[in-house]
Amino acid sequence: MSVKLMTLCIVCKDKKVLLGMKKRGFGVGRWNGFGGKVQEDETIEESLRREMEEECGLKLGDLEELGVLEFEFAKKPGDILEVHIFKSIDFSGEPTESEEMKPEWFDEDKVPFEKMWSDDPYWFPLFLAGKKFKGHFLFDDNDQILEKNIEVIK
Ligand code: 8OG
Repeated sequence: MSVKLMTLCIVCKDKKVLLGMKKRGFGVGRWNGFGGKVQEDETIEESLRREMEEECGLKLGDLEELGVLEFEFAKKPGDILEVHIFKSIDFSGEPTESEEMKPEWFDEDKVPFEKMWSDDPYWFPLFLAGKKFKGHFLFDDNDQILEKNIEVIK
């Protein structure tokens, strides 16, 4: 069994969320928040701040962690991606396209779930409602959900 720590940040402003179209690598062709793998020499928050600047040029201020989700793929049982999900309302700079992501603001009620990871419709509404949550998703080889478990925590 192995656990890879990852980050994901959704920036929120004026009832809109900032998403990026992933231009390469894991999750290419999908809209998502910003983030990536936590390196050995950094904390989860340091990693997120670095990824945010690299991927869309924003500097993050205060952060609120709302969720932790585990993702597992049937072809590699026991290999867990542990994604820490943050909300940011305190940031500076203008979202700028990078080699990895093309940023765009979406109205909170027009989040493009049809072009996002298939788990997102299950937790994004909790996120938008400011709830804290944790969960586990198991995916098949086509990134479709085989098992899911999500709960709101106090
Ligand atoms: O470094 P890299 O771009 O590979 O990081 C992957 C990003 O995708 C990271 O921010 C975590 C995020 N991510 C997953 N799985 C899922 C998922 O199922 N849904 C969403 N919304 N994001 C995910 O790794």
